[in-house]
Amino acid sequence: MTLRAVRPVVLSLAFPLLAALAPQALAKSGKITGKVDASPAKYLKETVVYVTSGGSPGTPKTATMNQKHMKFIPHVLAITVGDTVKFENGDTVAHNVFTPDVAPYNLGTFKPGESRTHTFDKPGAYSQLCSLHPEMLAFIYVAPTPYHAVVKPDGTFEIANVPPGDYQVAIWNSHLKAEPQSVTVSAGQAAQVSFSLSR
Ligand SMILES: [Cu+2]
Repeated sequence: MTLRAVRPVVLSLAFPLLAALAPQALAKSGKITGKVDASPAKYLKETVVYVTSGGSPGTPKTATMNQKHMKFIPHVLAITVGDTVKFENGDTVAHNVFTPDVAPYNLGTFKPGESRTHTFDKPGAYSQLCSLHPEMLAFIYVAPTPYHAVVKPDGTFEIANVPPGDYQVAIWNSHLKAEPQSVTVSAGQAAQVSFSLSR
């Protein structure tokens, strides 16, 4: 078949598809921004803000957590339920990854340059530990929706691409707590929400 013969078929298939996708692609989303303060402040960096339900689940993604200079990098990783994390060993010594939390796993011992993957099917907070180096600690927070953010060092956060609607916004911290809050997200607007974390 020549290209000339193929092209009309491709076009006639492509146009209805584009027409079907366009309303979603063009629908304006909003965002959720705000600020978190924590008492004591030393735990602020171990904070994730997330939408509890609603929106669309999205397609599963793969995030990366490295082990380098005897640390997990990043220290806090937020992902969506169904996502996979690739654990890399970027060090010159062997490492291990395990968690005792939610749905425990142990990925064994892996050498420099090797990696392991794990898919997270249950929401919640998973501490990341290394059986070879007890001082190593990180957190993976598996959020129930794709709308989540790790707070920045100054306590601000931004959750982008949230479809317009009413949501509950919850917060996770390694040691502290704050009540969830309601927000209304409007197209093209930033809904503001603030949290004060305490024991
Ligand atoms: Cu280690």
